[in-house]
Amino acid sequence: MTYIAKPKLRHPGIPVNKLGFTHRDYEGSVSTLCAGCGHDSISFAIIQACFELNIEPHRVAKLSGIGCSSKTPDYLLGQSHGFNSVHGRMPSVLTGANLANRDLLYLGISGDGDSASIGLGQFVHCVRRGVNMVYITENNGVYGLTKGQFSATADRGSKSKRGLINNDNAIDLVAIALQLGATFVARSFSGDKTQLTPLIKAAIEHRGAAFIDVISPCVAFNNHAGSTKSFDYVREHNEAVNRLDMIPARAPIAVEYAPGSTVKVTQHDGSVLSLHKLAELYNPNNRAQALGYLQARQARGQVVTGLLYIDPKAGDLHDSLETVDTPLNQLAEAELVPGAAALEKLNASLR
Ligand SMILES: Cc1ncc(C[n+]2csc(CCOP(=O)(O)OP(=O)(O)O)c2C)c(N)n1
Ligand code: SF4
Ligand SMILES: [Mg+2]
Repeated sequence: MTYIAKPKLRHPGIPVNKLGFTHRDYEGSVSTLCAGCGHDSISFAIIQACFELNIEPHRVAKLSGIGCSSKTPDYLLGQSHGFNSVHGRMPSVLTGANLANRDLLYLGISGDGDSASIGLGQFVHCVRRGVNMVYITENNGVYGLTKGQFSATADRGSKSKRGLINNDNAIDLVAIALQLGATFVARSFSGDKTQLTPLIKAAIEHRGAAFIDVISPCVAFNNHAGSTKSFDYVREHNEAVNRLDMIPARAPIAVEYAPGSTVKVTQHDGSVLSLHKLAELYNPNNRAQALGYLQARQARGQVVTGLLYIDPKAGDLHDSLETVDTPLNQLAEAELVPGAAALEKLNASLR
């Protein structure tokens, strides 16, 4: 973490959003990551998405584990709540925080080591429970912070900077998220902010478990020929299935799209996702097809990006647990300890 604050100088003509906040109000401390690290581009896309959606920074809780990727919450949303947990343990902390206060926007930021290696057990349960969150993995195929060992998302046959070949099969977090019932699943590339920013905005507006795996090259340890997580490899093998525009519920829908090439998806809050179909046969509402498409393209060495699956009517963990609408951390003593008569009534209902 860095404690180098950014200077407070502000150009009088700097754009402000509807809340009167500038871009700077969504930034954090100065990044200490390597120059050119893909993770910094993802931070920028998150900042941009929150600025454009007019999100009040204090309504956001950003959580992470350990790793270069998990350091990034310090570089964005400096006025939001934050929790930097133990390596791989962010999902359970996020789940607990979400259950205690459903009113915040939960942003889980993790790495491929943090989520697919030590934290895999945590990741899968958080996703299968449908926790309402935006879960982003900054996927570089290595443990960047500990100097470039292969992570569990490194493709079989990919080569390390020192020439070692990875002989283990890769874990694909997108495939796992699809299988486990995540209701918004996307993959993107840190070098493509035009694709990534609207995806993050759409994930923020989605209610349910939203997962975005962002291929984010590690320029220090995994950006050479032979790596399948390098800038060059992803640019050459990227197959985008769609391009997304996110129109918030509050905004007038004034954009027009060529018929036949666009799918419109209305989310529970009335926001509209407009998907420009690039792969004509691709249907983002069919989980099984999404998984099949992903795996078929993977077998051909392609990296499929875009919004792969969405269930716009999804619910979340609070729905399945039937919790009260009031955040649990705001319930008063009288509601938490309703007395002997209420207990007797409850016991009677269970007999
Ligand atoms: C319990 C525990 N085990 C191991 C470590 C050492 N460690 C720190 S970061 C890390 C891997 C980080 O990789 P990733 O999540 O992919 O993040 P990146 O640095 O690549 O962004 C490891 C193994 C640790 N900090 N804590
Ligand atoms: S070591 Fe890799 S992941 Fe870590 S900051 Fe540097 S480029 Fe980014
Ligand atoms: Mg990593």
